[in-house]
Amino acid sequence: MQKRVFAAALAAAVTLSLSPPASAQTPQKIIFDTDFVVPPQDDGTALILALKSPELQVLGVTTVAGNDSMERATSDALRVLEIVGRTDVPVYRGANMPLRHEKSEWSAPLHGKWWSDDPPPAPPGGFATKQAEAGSAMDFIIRTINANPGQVTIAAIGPLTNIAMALRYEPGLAARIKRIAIMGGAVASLADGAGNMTPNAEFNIWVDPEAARTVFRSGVPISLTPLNVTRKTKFSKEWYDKIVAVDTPVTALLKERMGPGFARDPNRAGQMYDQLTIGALIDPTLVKTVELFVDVDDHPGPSYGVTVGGQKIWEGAEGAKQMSVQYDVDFDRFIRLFVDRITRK
Ligand SMILES: [Ca+2]
Repeated sequence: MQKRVFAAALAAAVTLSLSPPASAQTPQKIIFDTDFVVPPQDDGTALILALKSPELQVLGVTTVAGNDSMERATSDALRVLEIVGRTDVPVYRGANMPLRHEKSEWSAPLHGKWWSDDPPPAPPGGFATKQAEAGSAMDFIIRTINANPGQVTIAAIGPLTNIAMALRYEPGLAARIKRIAIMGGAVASLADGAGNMTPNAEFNIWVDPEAARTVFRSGVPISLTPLNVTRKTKFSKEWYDKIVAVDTPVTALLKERMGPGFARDPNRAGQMYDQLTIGALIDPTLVKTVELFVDVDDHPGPSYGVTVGGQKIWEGAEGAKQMSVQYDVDFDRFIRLFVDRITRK
């Protein structure tokens, strides 16, 4: 009897060890929410990374104003999906402006044409034949989450306007979202925590602080990729050379868009922002995280759009939620994964 139980247990163990890991069996369903611009802008290569990774299933792309206008995000995303050969992925137009933030004399000359209503420029190869779907990004997010309760992660790598609007619109939506992976913020209580838009504010959060505060306080589990960790990444010519050594439609696009820059200055290097958020979804062991309460200052003034993180709740941050904040990355492993996936046929 005992022997038979042992044999059965052994058989079960063998079966288990022969099974592929869960991630290989069932890809994570994600909605890709983005202030997209064609590569080398980070959302561009982040989308390609997601599409080329079997661990992820991109259910749809939702666009938002941020790095440029929402219309440019939409037009560029449609074109990149054609280049990658993934016209099956639907694209939905999202918010054209942040919830409250308006263009100012200060913001206009700085990075990010989130306020622009200019017609989008033609992407490489011309405008896509593929069209955006009817209906809004918010409707798509709500519909998709409701149809797959507890199963869908939102990769939110632009301002959080669409997500905040969906949360505000649909009762109970927060409880049905599996996780939101956010590129945004800078946490001054951790190393390398300065902002990149104002002294302490990071761009994505600064563009729509009211939306960010809503999302951060929603109670949805959040993984945050702040500037603290992206500052430990460096995309240099060494990695560019490895990518363009392979010939695919994607690498041809990257060569066209990044080649001239590296030819002018072979020592140039850029941070990887949104790509790291996607990388950490593919393989969470690439990053080190700490659980912090993180809140957003949405009061007009010198701290507008600043994210503040602490081990415990502090006065004024009552209602802030704890989230998983990335503060370090195994860059060598991450960049090898990135190059491997980007160069896949
Ligand atoms: Ca982005």
